[in-house]
Amino acid sequence: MVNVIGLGYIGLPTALMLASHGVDVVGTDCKSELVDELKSGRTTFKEDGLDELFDKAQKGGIRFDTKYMTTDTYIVSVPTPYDKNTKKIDASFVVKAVSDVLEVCVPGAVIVIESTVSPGTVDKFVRPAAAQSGKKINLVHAPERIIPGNMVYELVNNNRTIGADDREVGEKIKNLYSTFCKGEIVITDIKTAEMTKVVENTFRAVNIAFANELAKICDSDNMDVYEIIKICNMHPRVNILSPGPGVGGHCIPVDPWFLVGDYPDKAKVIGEALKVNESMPQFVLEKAQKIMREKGMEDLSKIGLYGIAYKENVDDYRESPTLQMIDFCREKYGVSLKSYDPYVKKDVAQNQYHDFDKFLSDADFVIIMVGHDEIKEKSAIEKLKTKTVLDTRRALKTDGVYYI
Ligand code: SAJ
Repeated sequence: MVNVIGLGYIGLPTALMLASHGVDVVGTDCKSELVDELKSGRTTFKEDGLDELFDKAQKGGIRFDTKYMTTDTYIVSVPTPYDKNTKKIDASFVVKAVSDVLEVCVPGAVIVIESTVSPGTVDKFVRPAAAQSGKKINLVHAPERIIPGNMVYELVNNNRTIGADDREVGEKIKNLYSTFCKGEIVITDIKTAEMTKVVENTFRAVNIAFANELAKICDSDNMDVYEIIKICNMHPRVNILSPGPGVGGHCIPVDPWFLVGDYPDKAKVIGEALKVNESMPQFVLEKAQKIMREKGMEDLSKIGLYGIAYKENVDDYRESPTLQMIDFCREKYGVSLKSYDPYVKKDVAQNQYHDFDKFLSDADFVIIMVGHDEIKEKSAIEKLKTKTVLDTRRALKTDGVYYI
């Protein structure tokens, strides 16, 4: 039996995938409301194909519990936040999960850590906790790679990395993931696996920062950054990403800081790139203020932010640029900007709307922060015609819209 610890954005799809491929799975989470919701047959977040996968997993006999099980295989996918001041990883959730597992697991059990950790975390924090218990266990690091919005497809089709101390243990876990994963599975050592994951997300963060910096340069000198990127990308070795209002999600704004925190004298390009991404919400607000001044509009409370999620067509709002902008505006001007998101049903911001029409009737200046499909529909475009619109995602291709 496999006990999956932490049933969030990664743990839940992984547990469901294993259970729907013939593996005996118990999913454990410390939040009893979450476990109750799953027990009652409902998924806890929206993701393409997740409900169908849930049905299959239930047929496969998946169980959910708040207790840790006694077994020989665990997959740990708990959060790994970072300390905002030191930029270093906070490994306490991982260490706590592994320590709790050690209390119940059989000797020789394999504990797979899927959570993203900075290079050396297993050696520095997890091994000492394991050694303290006196129980012999095998640690593995198998970092997740799936992207919200396409998780179910990517779980099956992405290549994977498995870091293990011992080849045999690596092979055993490779066989477990092979029950559903059609991608190539590489076995390496734990520190290499830790580093690859952080490097992958850093690569993306730095490339997004490059696009964002270009947007700033072009904006300062009246050039169309999208036209420039489109032409540059016709070169066979150039592939520039899209600028936007900043980066959100649990990974891209967070993981690269682990490298800056651990290697401050060396991670220079990375540190500067992250600062560019973090400056984008402020840049967008300043651009909006400039347009407002030109139009004789002054009242910041007339701004409405469309989209609270960190990217299009997901309900995940962790580290979202919209929330970053709301905080910035409140701190600097004492104004709580209006916001609306069709996917975010929970109240996460002060002046949040749950009705698109009501939101529009109260906002004269709309900033499109997220390019959800909803805003690209004809009816939405029609409704925006009477508003001043700053589109940070080039979601709309209509006349009169301002872009970054
Ligand atoms: N973004 C841009 N411009 C772009 C692409 C993205 O501004 O051209 C923004 C998005 O709007 C969002 C942020 O960047 O705010 C991050 O979005 P994303 O789609 O790049 O990535 P995530 O955070 O959803 O998922 C990433 C993925 N990592 C890589 O692509 C290297 C995913 O594969 C990882 O599993 C995930 O991080 C993770 O959990 O580590």
